[in-house]
Amino acid sequence: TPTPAASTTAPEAQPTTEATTEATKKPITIALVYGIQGDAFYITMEKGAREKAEELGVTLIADGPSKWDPSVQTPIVDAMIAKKVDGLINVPNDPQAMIAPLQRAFDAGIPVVTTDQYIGDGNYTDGTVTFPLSVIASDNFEGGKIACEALIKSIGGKGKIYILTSTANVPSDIARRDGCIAAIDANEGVSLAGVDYTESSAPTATTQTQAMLQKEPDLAAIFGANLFSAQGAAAAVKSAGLAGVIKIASFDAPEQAIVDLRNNVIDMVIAQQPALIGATAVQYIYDALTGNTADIQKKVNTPFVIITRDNVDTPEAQAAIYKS
Ligand code: T6T
Repeated sequence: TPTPAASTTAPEAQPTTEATTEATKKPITIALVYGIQGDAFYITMEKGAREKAEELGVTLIADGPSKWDPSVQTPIVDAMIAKKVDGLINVPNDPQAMIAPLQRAFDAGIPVVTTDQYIGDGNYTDGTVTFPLSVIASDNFEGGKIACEALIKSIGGKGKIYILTSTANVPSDIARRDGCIAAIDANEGVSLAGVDYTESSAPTATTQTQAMLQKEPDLAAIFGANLFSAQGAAAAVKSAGLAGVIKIASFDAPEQAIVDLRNNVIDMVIAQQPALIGATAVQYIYDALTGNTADIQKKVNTPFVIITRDNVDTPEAQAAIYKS
């Protein structure tokens, strides 16, 4: 940013100085490198980021890997550094492997915010990695706990619960798993039927759920801890003719989850607020670039909207459904 005209500047010199300042002011470009292509959660995050960028008069460029893999995501981050973007928002595909690429961005003078996921141990104040400005994400442990407490209530406090989550190196989904297990542990009448890792593939989740239905014919409930895990579980329960018999909680709120909710296949949808996450990240980068750091918090937890058949038609629930 060019230095503003000094207060001693002669009045007649001002118009020229201001004109020069305007002409040389470099437009701000912020990059969003999201988690994976084709996921309504990230599509909605990008939309929120784009709307905020327009409001602030900055440019947003977005890209992300075709599969959840740090070796695919790293060159995308490096390409943003090579483009000399002014700020970088990243959903790191791995908490360890993405430290080095994000450090390269930081070392190039690019402020970094992580959304949905974190790097290191996620404590940017005094943890293992402190250079990112902030991590903006849901409180995933709490979300998993809320989901499974509701499931336990819906099965009358008795029965077996099965958890499907994405991968073991995705901190958000592991926290949801652990929040659910904490709810199960706190309730004597329920037990954990098992945990499977779906690699965020709905067909994989369907196959795994079918196997679980064979193994545990009296299964009471399923927690799908991310969009594709829940979608695959719902498809398996539907095709087994068990809709309404086995209770399902879906973490994430794509249109399909709402259709399944209305059709009694899914009983509860835990909507994150990806648009708010994206918008907050853009605001933080902008604040950092314009010297307004006072409002930047190292960690932001965005709230959930819990959608059930009782409130699905309220404006709040409708606004929380992801875009695709
Ligand atoms: O649940 C979201 C996201 O929060 C998670 O980290 C990965 O999966 C999703 O993108 C949904 O597919």
